[in-house]
Amino acid sequence: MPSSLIDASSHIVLVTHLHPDADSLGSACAFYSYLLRDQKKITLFCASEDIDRRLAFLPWFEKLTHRFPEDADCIISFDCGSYSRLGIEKELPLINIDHHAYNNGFGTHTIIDTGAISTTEVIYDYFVANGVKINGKIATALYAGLLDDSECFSSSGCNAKTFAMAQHLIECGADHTLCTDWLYRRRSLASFRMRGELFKRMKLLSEGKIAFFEIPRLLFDQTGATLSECKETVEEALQMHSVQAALMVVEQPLGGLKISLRTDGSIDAAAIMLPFGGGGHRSRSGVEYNQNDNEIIEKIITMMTKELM
Ligand SMILES: [Mn+2]
Repeated sequence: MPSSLIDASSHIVLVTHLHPDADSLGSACAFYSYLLRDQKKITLFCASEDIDRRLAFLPWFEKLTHRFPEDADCIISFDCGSYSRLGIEKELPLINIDHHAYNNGFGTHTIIDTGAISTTEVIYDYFVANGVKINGKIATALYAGLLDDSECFSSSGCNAKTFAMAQHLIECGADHTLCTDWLYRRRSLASFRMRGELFKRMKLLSEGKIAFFEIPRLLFDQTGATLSECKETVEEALQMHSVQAALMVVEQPLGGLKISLRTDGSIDAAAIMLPFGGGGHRSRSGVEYNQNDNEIIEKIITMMTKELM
């Protein structure tokens, strides 16, 4: 049982995935609060150093470190579908807590619920089942993941349980205004400049079902926008009535491509990326290549077109 591993460990490292989102980091922060009660040594760790500043409102954010502690004897990973998403290589017992449909079951213990809308829902269920008292800090961290992974309660995966969990977390002290303000009302001027450029360049393919964005490096220099700011615009393209999928291809700083796919759920984004070495969810997936390979982009578009017929 994961709980006996937790009990037996003396220094637990909570690991988010590379470039963490509100779900991965919110999950880790909620668990940090929970484990503090056991008076154990706990480290909140992320391998990537460029953390989205919009996550700085999460409780314990200031505790986040990028140095893996040497005396650690247990790892818990949050929202990671595969070991490579952790960005580390350690021979330690590992509890894998996740909700990705394509989680490959790495680690010595798993708590995976592919039906959960967020990893914070998996943790919420674990806390409720184990009678853990949810304080305000835990509630806000869990709510942030729920809010973001449900796309502000707008995704097709939202159900009665989503709203029941939201209600309970608010009752426990989750700060809804804090979460929405930090996650959705702090867009930079650069992101709006990038947005303008991207919509100018967007191509509609496959009878308008696919919105296609090719982003040259130059645009990042011109606008000052970040990659995650580009993704917001790509997601926005799904609001067009005809668009069912949005594909973004970004030229990488050292060469190579980063490909991201967003869908409205009518086709499976993760299944499309799987043959190309990528992964993710039904509504979002991605893959990275070290080389510029336009054939791959063509193949992905052909596959999407076929699926959308
Ligand atoms: Mn997630």
